[in-house]
Amino acid sequence: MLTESSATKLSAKDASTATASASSANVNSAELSTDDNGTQPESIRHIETVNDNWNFYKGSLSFPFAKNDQPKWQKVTIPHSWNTEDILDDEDGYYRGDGWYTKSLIIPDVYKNQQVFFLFEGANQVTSLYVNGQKIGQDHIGGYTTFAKDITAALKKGSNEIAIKVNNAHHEEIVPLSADFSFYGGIYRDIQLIITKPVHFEVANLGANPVFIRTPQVSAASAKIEVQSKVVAPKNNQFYVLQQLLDTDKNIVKESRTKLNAGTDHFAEMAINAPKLWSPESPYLYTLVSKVVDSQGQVFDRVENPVGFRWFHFDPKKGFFINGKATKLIGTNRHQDFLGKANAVSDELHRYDMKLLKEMGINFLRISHYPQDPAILEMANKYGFVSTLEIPFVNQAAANEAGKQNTVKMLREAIRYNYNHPAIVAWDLSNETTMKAPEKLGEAYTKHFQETHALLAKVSKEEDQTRYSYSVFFKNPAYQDKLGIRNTELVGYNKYYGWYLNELEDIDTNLRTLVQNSLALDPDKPFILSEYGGGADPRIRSYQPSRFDFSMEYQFLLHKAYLKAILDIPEIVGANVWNYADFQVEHRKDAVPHINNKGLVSAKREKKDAYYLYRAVLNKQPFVAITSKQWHARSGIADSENGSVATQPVTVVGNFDEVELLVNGLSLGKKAFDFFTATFDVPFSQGLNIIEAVSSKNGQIIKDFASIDFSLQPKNLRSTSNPFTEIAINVGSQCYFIEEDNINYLWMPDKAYEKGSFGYIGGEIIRHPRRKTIGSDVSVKGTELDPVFQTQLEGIKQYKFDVPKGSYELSLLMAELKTKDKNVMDVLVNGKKLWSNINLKQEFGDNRGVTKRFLITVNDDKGITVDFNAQEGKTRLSGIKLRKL
Ligand code: GCB
Ligand code: CA
Repeated sequence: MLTESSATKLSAKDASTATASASSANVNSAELSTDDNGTQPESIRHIETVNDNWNFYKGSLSFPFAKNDQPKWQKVTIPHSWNTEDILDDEDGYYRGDGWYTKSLIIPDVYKNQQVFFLFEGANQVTSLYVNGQKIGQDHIGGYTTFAKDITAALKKGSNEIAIKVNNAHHEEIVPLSADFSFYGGIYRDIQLIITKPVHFEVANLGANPVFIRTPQVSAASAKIEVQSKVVAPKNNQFYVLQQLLDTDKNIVKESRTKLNAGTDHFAEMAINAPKLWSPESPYLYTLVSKVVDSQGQVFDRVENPVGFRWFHFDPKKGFFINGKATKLIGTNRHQDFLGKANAVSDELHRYDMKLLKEMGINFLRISHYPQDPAILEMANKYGFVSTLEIPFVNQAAANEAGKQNTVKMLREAIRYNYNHPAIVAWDLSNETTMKAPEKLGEAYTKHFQETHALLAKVSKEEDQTRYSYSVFFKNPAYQDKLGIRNTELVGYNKYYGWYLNELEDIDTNLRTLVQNSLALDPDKPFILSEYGGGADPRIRSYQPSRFDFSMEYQFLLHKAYLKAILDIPEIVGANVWNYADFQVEHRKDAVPHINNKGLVSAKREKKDAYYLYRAVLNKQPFVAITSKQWHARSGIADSENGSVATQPVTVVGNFDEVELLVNGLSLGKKAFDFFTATFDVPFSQGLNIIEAVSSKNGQIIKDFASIDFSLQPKNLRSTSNPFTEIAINVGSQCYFIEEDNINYLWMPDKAYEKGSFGYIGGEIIRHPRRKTIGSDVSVKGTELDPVFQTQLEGIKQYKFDVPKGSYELSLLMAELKTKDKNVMDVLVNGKKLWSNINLKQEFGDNRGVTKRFLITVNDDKGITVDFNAQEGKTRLSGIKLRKL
């Protein structure tokens, strides 16, 4: 709720800088006067959320509801989405259709002849509002922009019946038609009830914002502020608009009061000397309080907006400048969902995300791929994140003229609603719109597509000339050039070198070539690396990281390579990691099905190793971190027969010069940081290993700890000093896999058989047909151990364990993933058939994980040999586990 402080006083200084027409006496008396109800006005405009106790029904209903229709209503709280579960289950698709929300609402009596509005911060994607059976205006189209509806005329005394239909079905005329995120349905952001007097700043206009603040001239010496406001006023009275600029301590720095001419926009201008500037380092915010007052100074309406004085420009060669200072822009992209909650997350979560980003040290945020919650913008202003804000024109253009107009309207709404955020420097009009290649969709589409791009670029300038227009591509610059869609002032490129294509080693060269190609076409268009990144599943770890293995270690190396290159190439004026957090994509089939795990934090916001790297590089506060400290339960094979340690690397990041590492109190020496990282070989012993990283500079000492429970596997499985108990192997993979439901149970990377130990004989690692990376991109049914099943040895001959006599439990994990031929095999243990005629596809189905457990005994010194014999096609194995009983 916005509150009006009655204690606000104009100091002598304030009064002297106030515009001539403003009278300080009037202001104060208005604020201390009583309102229509005779009570002290706390807030002039009444705003409250209407989130609680809604009845919800997933499905279609006719309206008015039929008397004998008895749908099963469920009680829900907004933010709400009906797709929290079905985007994560094994079944393809998720519910996309109607959802209904109803509630009875008594509107508080605040003013005489009050005007009442519903403001929807966001509902996906078509919203129809009914009050007491009456439809309010037209449906709102678009799932990410804010809109308000005037419900005054439909209200009655006492209880009012509110019904809202939201529909998230695929709609050819509404973007996004397709994208790499989920189109969760529901009222997933707050609903606000806004009550004003008959005279008020507009509420239910396009973009739901009545005040537009511009700062046409800013320097260290002075700044001008220009305010355009839209007021609804009855004709008979004379009103004034009072604009007051407040500093952070809420002192009035400047004010202006001018007459309101009903029916036209109201303009005000003010100038101040020595403005405190807004910048990433020091995001100083003023507040503009806009009031409608009468000649006596009585306040009728009041709204607040942030004001940041800054001047900025992008130079294609030299980069971004804010307030004259060259500033390399580095940050992330962000989606708005959370694991298991779809997009229905609280303001607290939005702010928490921004806090983690602030800690990480970013100064740049790409609000992708759609406008986001007001809480995000509030914090972008407060934290000094230079931001770009995008509309959901992704992958492909909406069909036909109506679709084009819908897209344009989204842009207007997005710009108007977010107009006053000093954080925003550019409007991002599109993302990868050639994903559905226009040349394949025909000439008519191509023309429509080009026109859509051109129109958006034009409209962005109609709406706002104070910011850059921006669009984001993914194919080579020449391709967009040929299509004629490089028509914005800034261009962004999404490039996944070292992930979808090419190797880590070539990132720097590839980026330089890309930037050159873009600048060769348009030397005046600054280049932003709008996306780059790679996936990491916090359950996957590797000491031999490779592209597309989803290990935390590979993601770390990838970001290290990018960061170096980005910092080194001046023409990359800004860069945004894809993505701040893992996000849910129903159709994605990565290591965690339905999750795009390119986040620096997980979908539950656990920090990944790469997060700490950014923290060390970007945030200048002293910092040291053991990057893998979240990996508490580890395992490894002893360095030598009867040896008591296994040596494994541990990486530390920090922004001092050097770091010392200690294990259980014993120093491993000091190492100098090389590009903020240092890697130590750590001898882990059975049990608890306390790792301590100590870094110091100029007498300041900083530390980080990791507590690691280590299970030492014997090098010789017949070892008596460290007898074999149990081992699980992620066959066909170089990665460890941490099983979560089994609380930190660890699967070890696979290896070829060595005498005395374990390992495979024969077979080939399955690889992605196009990328040639390890494993298959299949969402494996019936299991959560996808990464174990996704990696396999095909054509495997044997698996051997040189274990001593005894009884054992042997588990075999298998799956046929996208196989074409018929495959039938037998499994034998020590020559005896254990499982015959296995046709996985026929018996269990395609892409399904199968785990079978067998009890076996070993009566001699030959250990265990598992034979895989193909009867038809090929043998295969995904995982193997052996436990001594
Ligand atoms: C992109 C898209 C983004 C995807 C990302 C990815 O280029 O803009 O929406 O999620 O790639 O992870 O593939
Ligand atoms: Ca495997």
